[in-house]
Amino acid sequence: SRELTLAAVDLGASSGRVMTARVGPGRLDLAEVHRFPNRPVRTAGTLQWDVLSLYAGVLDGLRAAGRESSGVDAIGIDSWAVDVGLLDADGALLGNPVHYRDARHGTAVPAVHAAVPPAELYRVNGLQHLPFNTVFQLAAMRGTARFAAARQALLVPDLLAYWLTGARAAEVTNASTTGLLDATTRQWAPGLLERLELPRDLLPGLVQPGEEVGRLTAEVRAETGLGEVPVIAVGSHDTASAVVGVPASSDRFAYVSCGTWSLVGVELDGPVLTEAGRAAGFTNELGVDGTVRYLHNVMGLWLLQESLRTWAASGLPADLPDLLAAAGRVPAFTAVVDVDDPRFLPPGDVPGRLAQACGETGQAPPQGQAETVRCIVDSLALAYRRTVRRAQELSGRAVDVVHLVGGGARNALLCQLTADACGLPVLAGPVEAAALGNALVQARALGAVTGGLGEMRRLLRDTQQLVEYRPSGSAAAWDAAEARVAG
Ligand code: ADP
Ligand code: LRH
Repeated sequence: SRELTLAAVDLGASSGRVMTARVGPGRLDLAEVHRFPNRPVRTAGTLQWDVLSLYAGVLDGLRAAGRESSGVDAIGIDSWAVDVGLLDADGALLGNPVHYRDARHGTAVPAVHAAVPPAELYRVNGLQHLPFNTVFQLAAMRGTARFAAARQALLVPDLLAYWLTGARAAEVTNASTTGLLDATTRQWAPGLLERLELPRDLLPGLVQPGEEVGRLTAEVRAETGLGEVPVIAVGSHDTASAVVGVPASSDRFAYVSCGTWSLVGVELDGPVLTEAGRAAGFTNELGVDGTVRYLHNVMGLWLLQESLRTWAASGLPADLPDLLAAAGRVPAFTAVVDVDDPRFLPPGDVPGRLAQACGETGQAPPQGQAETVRCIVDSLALAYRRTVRRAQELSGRAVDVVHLVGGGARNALLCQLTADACGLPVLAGPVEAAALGNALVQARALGAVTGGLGEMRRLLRDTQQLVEYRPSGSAAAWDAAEARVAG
């Protein structure tokens, strides 16, 4: 097999990046070519993604990738899940994709649950109930002029791939986050579409990671200076790519895919569609190579991001490394909250909401920025502890290590507290697990790596730098903290 240069486009809720990976036998080098902020915009009360600006960032990145590597062999795209662009009969985009943090999606929950009761919905789609799952978004849009004009809904990575190639498809890992895919058959669920009165052809045909979606159009070739490069379907859900990028050495691992969200769970061979799993908020999202990502969405570093934004807006210091250093000097467990409380979902004054949640559970609210950051980091570690335990109980999969990947792997305080809370070693890194997982699936499709997830992960272990955190401290302190969260 030969060495290839692959462009991995990875769009997170906080930033987009285009990376290049050189991949061949025993080799996996990742370089960041272009990074751009992802700033949602509110107009007339609706929070939206600025998808044209993101696409422009992708084109800039691809142009730079081609220049720096004298061409690329393939392109893969992954992004956050659930959100869609609607296309009209001419294939034109009908407005910007609405942001999953827009409050309107949740208004359709009662109507969807009236048509398909929640327990039944879960038995088919296996998804954690989140008010912004695509199924609720589409139901909330029904009755609008935009929805009446819509002929097809494309998830964000599929929309970008459509603009790059002219080909429309729904990549299956991300399709599994819509709520309209059957978690057992891994096909669209025609019965759900019918009962929810959604047009059958609203969703395009499915493609699997590793399949070619199409080749760059003449327009894109002219804009980027690239040739007829194929766009390969990868785990286009960023979390699916991040889980490919977990450098595990056996199947006895849990992961925390730690960015804007923290996705905490295990990798399984098939779905677990139990009522207990539904009650605990566990999801069965589909992974690469027929796997299931059995996980729970923990509110994640969003709490830090949004606190920093609130502080910066009022002229307070907002340098994350400085604040984390200060938080490391604050005593543990001054206050802890349930980070999954829905009050933290919408943009706004997160420090104020944390103080309110502490008050409601009989705790003194954090005083100042360092205590607030400490409260967030302690509370996240506590949520990881709870979730890693539940994932094992509910799935029967025992774990002896926690892999923490994504931007959060840079947060040493969080990594150490996660090891302490879980009572397990934490292996932190890679930070860019999603881009690596994206590139590896492309590399395999083109023959530069062979084998399954195990072989790809061996290459990750051999080439990427990881940091190990050993558990310390007492489990009793975490048990007591857990009791305080419950109030
Ligand atoms: P997403 O893909 O959702 O946009 P990332 O995986 O890029 O998220 O992670 C972004 C997060 O990484 C930030 O919110 C921040 O909490 C964390 N992070 C980034 N750099 C650092 C750093 N130097 N120290 C600690 N945490 C960091
Ligand atoms: C993480 C993520 C997560 C989804 C959320 C909408 O970026 O894709 O897996 O639940 O965004």
